[in-house]
Amino acid sequence: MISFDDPTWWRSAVVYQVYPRSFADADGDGIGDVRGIIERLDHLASLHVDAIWISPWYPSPLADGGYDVSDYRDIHPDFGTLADADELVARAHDLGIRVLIDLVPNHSSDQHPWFQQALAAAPGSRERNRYVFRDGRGENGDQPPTNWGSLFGGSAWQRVTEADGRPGQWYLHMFAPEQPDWNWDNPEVVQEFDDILRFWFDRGIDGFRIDVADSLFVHRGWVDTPVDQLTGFGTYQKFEGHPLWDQPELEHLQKRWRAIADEYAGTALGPRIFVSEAYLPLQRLVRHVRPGRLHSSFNFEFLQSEWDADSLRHVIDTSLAAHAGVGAPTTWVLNNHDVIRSVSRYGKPVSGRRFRATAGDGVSDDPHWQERMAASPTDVALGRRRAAAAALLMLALPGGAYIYQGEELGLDEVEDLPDDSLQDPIWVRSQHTVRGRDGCRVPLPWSGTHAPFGFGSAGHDPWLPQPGRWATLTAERQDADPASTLNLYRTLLALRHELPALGEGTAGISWDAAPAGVLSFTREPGFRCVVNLSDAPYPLPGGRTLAASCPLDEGMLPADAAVWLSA
Ligand code: TEU
Repeated sequence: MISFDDPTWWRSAVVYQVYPRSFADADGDGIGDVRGIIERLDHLASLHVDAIWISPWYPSPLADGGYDVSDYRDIHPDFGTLADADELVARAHDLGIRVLIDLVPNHSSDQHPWFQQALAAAPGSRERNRYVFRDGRGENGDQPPTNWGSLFGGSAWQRVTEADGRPGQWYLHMFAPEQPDWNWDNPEVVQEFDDILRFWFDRGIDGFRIDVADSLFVHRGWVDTPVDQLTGFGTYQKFEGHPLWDQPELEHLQKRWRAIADEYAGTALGPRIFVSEAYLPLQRLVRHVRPGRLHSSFNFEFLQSEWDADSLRHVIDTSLAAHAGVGAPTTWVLNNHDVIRSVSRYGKPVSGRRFRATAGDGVSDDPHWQERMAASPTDVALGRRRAAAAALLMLALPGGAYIYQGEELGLDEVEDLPDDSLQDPIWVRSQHTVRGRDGCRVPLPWSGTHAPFGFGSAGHDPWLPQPGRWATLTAERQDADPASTLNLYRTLLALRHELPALGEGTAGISWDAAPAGVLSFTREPGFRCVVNLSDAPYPLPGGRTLAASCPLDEGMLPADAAVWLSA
């Protein structure tokens, strides 16, 4: 349990991501709900998580899994009511668990009342100015205003039909056409989001995860991107000076939001916090967590690194140095609802990007590494072994960490979902060439020996089908098995609370001499983590074993395993 008196709680916190549609289903309709989260708070408490982050739970037509919000101040009826949300927050707080929710400020749903008003209003009107509307290029304005591409494939501009029935202006959507971008140059939009923050802070929400926090503003020169950026999701190059990403205006907005969060310093919950979602190179990422700006930002380079000792060590060293330079803790993450689960990633011959000290920006890979990874075969047993070892590594590093629901059960990516079950807009917008992110969003297996494993009920299948092989991975079954992944996570998180060396700590890490492929470091006082990414068993140094990712054999650490020792 964390102390609610400590305003720096987030610097060491382990936050558990809840994807509400797939977490727990209390009413048995095959769709997760807020009451389901309430009923499973005991699972979260027994894991010793410090906080939960709930992916969007707002009313939404679900063009992008809820990241298309039609009302920022309510709960999706599939999930429950505002009263349920209030109850969840109160009960979580009683258990010492903080609650973060998702802020989606780059775009709304096209069903948001303000966007509907914008469509009905004339070009140049106040209503249109809340979004990014432009006249098209070409003689009849039938060409998009710029060549900008949507992350989900195709153009980032969609043409509308004006009230008189004629083809009219175009609006910007960096994601799906059902997700029109807000105009952050408009003070009315700024004010609206100030109010949304206060609405939830006043209800006892401890902070926000900010969706695509590096987009929001776009460059008003309306210049084309110099390279072909129309290839879509995952291959976008956020080079410095890109007209769509990481604009300088963000700094002012971040300081404004930070000031609002800090206004709550005098309340029982203390000041509120932000974690930023921005896939940016490290040196640019840490600008966003400078003093007075946002608190923390996901470290996606760690998540993206391949299973390779040199690559991971490079990411760890550069991450710690870059964050130390701005006084912010690093925020480690291995999984979320957008990426292939670590169990499957690490079981692939292409397990990520290769980070190296030598390359200019520390990365040497081709822009299509994600596609290559998705296409490479998976050895799930190997991946599960490595993912457990990676958890020991992540949770031993200085700073905070995020774990994604199902990570604590060692779930693998469901790579063989039937085509007709796929919901991710990427699948349709890529003309059925990119399967998208549904494979990590399959509802959790809670109990029983066959699907739906306590999620849904007779006649109400889970909204994505679960694989039968998950029968061995249910929370119920793992609870009873001392050697399960679930009990390993419980041990690791409990140790983080017990051992002063862990979490942010007061000292960094110091690397021990070790052969190629072995990562070994100590943290004061008295802690050592050893991860064996080589092919050969590694003779362990002395010290009491605090936790291990697999059974240890006579003082030897097998390949693809990790151990925590008292040093
Ligand atoms: O994702 C934004 C985003 O840009 C990342 O998903 C990233 O491009 C990709 O994972 C790189 O591999 C956020 C949400 O997390 C996602 O679920 C939404 O679809 C998206 O924003 C739009 O709101």
